[in-house]
Amino acid sequence: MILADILAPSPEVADALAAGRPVVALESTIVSHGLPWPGNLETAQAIEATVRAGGAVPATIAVLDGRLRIGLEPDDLARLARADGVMKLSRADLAFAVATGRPGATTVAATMIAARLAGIRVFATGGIGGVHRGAEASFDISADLQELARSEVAVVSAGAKAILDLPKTLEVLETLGVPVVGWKTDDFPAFWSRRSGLPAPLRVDDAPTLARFMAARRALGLGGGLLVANPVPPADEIDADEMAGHIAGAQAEAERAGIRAKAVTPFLLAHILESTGGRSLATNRALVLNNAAVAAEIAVALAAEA
Ligand code: PSU
Repeated sequence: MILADILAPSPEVADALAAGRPVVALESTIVSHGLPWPGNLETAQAIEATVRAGGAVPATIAVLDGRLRIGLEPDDLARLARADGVMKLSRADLAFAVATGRPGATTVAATMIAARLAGIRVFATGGIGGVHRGAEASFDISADLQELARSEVAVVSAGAKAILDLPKTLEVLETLGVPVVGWKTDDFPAFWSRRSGLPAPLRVDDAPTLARFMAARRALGLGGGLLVANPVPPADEIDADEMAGHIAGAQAEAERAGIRAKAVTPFLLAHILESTGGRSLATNRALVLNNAAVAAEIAVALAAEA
């Protein structure tokens, strides 16, 4: 088996990459495991439309029928949104889904791997995974962090999900040598809220500067990706103090139910959706679209620089 047997870019994505036009990678776990049916399909389509409106080609990534697909057809997106038997893939099991033909949605980690293989340099998600609260006992740390240290892709995210231990998440990113860039902000965003109260280690205010930063990292041979932390728009945010209550409630419920490993994040998101009466979902949608718009801007700047 060789890479060409596995990697399957859509004709539109292949053309754009060959011509050096801007492309933005998008993940599929948010569709199949992060957002509930049937609104998730509409959101997935809106994310792609936002990338297009920003002048870039969207490349949503998933494993279907044994191939690593870069850019999906409408039917594929619907299949992932229904999420029937769809695996949640990270570095450890990406190849398993390819080898067995099982359908799989890619997390931030697996999407970064796929984007790098395809030659896509920027990727939009909602919020990366990180160090879970209580990790000192559970050892639950998302593979997304390790991947940011390995794969050369810029990930645009509304910080990290506030269900996590954000100070520890930032510590691990620092240890791994991953640049964390506040997008037009000095404060690391907390997913549903604009501010976590923790400083963003670096700040960038425009896409050409970010493209130059990436070029300098490449010239220095530093390897690895970077995290662009983009706060949710003010009109869509939920106050951090209010979120703290919802998060604590969800956490207690997860503990009672004995939820572990890959199931933790989807469980907490679903629980918070209920306790906020659906508001967390509207905010999640808004922040992903906002990240897609910034990722498109960065993709355009990278294409201009090349
Ligand atoms: N952003 C969202 N919702 C999500 C995710 C991101 O708005 O569900 C997904 C991403 O795929 C990310 C994953 O990689 O959550 C983190 O899962 P875990 O904590 O199990 O590593």
